Amino acid sequence: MTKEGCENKSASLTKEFYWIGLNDLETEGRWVWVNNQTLNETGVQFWYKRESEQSEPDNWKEEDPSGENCACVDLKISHIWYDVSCKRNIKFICEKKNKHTFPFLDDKEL
Ligand SMILES: [Ca+2]
Ligand SMILES: [Ca+2]
Repeated sequence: MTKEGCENKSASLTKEFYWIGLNDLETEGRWVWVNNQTLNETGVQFWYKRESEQSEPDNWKEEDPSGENCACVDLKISHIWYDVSCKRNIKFICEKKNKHTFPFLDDKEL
């Protein structure tokens, strides 16, 4: 798929989860972007926080015994991240033009 096609397609979608290119496959709890930057290096995090239960990333194992090692975003709630099983069939979010990191890092007001 071309970059333009990808952008047009995602623009027309109003819900669903998208991979954000972040995973802790190599070392549990050590989140790394697809460009090999660690989450600590990029600084900003938008994990979902729960009041009474464990916040994301919780590495939940009920759905997939190998745990949850890929991060996705729920565009309905906007900038909130969840860790989920990498086996889930989720679409990849597109990198935006002229951005060198990931869209949610650039778009968020810091
Ligand atoms: Ca994990
Ligand atoms: Ca989770």
